[in-house]
Amino acid sequence: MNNIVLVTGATAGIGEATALQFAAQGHDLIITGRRKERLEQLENRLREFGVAVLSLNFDVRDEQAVNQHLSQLPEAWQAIKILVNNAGLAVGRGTIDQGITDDWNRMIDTNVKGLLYVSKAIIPLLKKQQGGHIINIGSIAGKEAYLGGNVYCATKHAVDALTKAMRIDLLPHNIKVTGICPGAADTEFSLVRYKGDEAQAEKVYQGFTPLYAEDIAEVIYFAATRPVHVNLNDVIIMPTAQANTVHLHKTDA
Ligand code: NDP
Ligand code: 8X3
Repeated sequence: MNNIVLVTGATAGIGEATALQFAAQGHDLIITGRRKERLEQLENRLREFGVAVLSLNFDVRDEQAVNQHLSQLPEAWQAIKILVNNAGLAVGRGTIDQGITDDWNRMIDTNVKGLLYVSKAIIPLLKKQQGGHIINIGSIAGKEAYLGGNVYCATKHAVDALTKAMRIDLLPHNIKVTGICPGAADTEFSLVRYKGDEAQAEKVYQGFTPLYAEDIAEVIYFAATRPVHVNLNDVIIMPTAQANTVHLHKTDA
């Protein structure tokens, strides 16, 4: 059966690959992000699979905008079955004493509060259908802290806690909740973290084969397509060359 799948942060990386993965299997997509042009480009690519697409251009940090867009969904788009809470970012990698409060706010507001605003708007639609699936994109940073990761790690630990809490709260409503926690994946993540410094971003993925967005999208799709009575609670997915946030086997090191 074809479902309606909502993917936040679909203009790049894991979100974009996830939208493409679901569209390739015939599912209809609601895609969101701040970059309108990217949304339009992706919408065209998704339509090539013959699926219906709705693009919503808003910032997940803006509670009013989230509610405006998600509470006014056209009737035909309200039967969302799967929500992929993917929009997120790291900004900076300094030690806590050198922290920049604006960077902290961006991460907390996006990764934690944004995920909450979107979930709050969509859960009533899932409840109405007596079932659904929320897939939260956490991180290995939500399992361990690492040098200079401080606030980003804290936000992803919060996502981990919210995944567990949602699973408990939504149990009576037949809503599955899954946490997908990747290690190093070569997306725009590091470019954003290092504020546009391409050389520094590229260095992150040198000397080993990282995950690619498609690797994670495949796992998200697998989690979303288990039988009704099966839920994957928590998936940690790493490059083979990575053991944890600290131990990366780099051949150029
Ligand atoms: P990208 O930078 O490639 O993509 C991030 C996406 O999030 C973009 O589509 C961006 O869209 C969206 N986004 C960011 N901020 C906002 C906002 N305020 N409002 C709406 N959308 C927003 O990174 P990834 O694909 O790697 O990241 C996706 C998720 O995966 C994040 O939650 C990240 O923390 C997590 N992750 C990434 C890992 C990695 O190594 N790459 C590993 C583990 C987890 P736009 O800018 O258009 O708004
Ligand atoms: C992204 C992976 O290890 O850079 O969440 O924090 S890591």
